Amino acid sequence: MRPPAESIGNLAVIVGAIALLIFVAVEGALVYVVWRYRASRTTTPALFEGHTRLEIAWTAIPALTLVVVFALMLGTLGEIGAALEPGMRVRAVGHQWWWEFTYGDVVTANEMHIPVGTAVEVDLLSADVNHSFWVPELGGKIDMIPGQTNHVRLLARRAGVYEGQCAEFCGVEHAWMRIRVVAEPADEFARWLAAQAAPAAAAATDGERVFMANTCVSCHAIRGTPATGRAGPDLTHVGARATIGAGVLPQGVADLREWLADPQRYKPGSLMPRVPLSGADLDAVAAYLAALR
Ligand code: HEC
Ligand SMILES: [Cu+2]
Repeated sequence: MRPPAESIGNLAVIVGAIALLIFVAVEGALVYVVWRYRASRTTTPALFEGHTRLEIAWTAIPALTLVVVFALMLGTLGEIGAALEPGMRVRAVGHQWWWEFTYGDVVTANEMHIPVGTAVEVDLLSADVNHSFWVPELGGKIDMIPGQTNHVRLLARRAGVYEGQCAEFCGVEHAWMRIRVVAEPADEFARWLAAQAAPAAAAATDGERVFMANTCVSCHAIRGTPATGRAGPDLTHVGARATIGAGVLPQGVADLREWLADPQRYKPGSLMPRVPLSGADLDAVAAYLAALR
């Protein structure tokens, strides 16, 4: 199984080489003619009107070149579409400006995990405007369009973290709509999925109380608690993600507190409003969320 991104990369190299060849030939001819006839004093160039063979040649050569490129592209499309038998399915929904990932009943956000060596079929949807799902090292770039389900297949050959990005301008915070794909060995992936599937550990702390008493609950879900909002990312295991706000801040109590104190400072225009909380409440909620691992 060849990763789709590799096939696309190879095609880009071949098409690039063809383009380079044409560039060198045309520019070479131009430079040669300028140099060769540099001493010529003629002001009217020779005319080739009605020169049938010449006209056929300069129509046929570009047309044939495009046919070749088209055929190569069809081959690549077939390769990335059919050759990969998906072993797993994930649903990805683009939101302004974050990602929702669903594995069966498990909902998470912004950070997607996949097993190494397994082709993953991702069903792509949008909750609002057009987005585009693109993790260059793992697969093609496919639009997420409201009311339509598109698909992309990802394959990671090596374990590691692969960065992606929304590739369709979708509003003010488009640039802070990062995707983090963690590719890991199958057993680690299974452990991650099992951990994500578990409801949040019962906390009964001040932080949980503050969360439940504020508007947070109307936008965020924390499985195992009364919070079931869907307007923002699922926070059941938010502390296990490496970043906050689709990449805008690193994970951790201090950064969570920063984010909660004023999301608009880090993502101006973000759909999470600033919820006025006292300093003590901010400390408590940040500690509570960081512990949701
Ligand atoms: C009006 C809906 C709304 C309210 C109210 C709200 N949030 Fe959010 N929240 C969001 C949205 C939307 C995002 C995604 C922002 C982004 O990344 O652009 C978000 C992001 C977050 C994140 C980052 C999650 C991640 O994985 O990156 C945390 C943590 C968070 N909210 C906690 C809270 C807490 C705690 C409260 C209450 C004090 C709260 N939110 C109130 C909508 C809301
Ligand atoms: Cu987007």
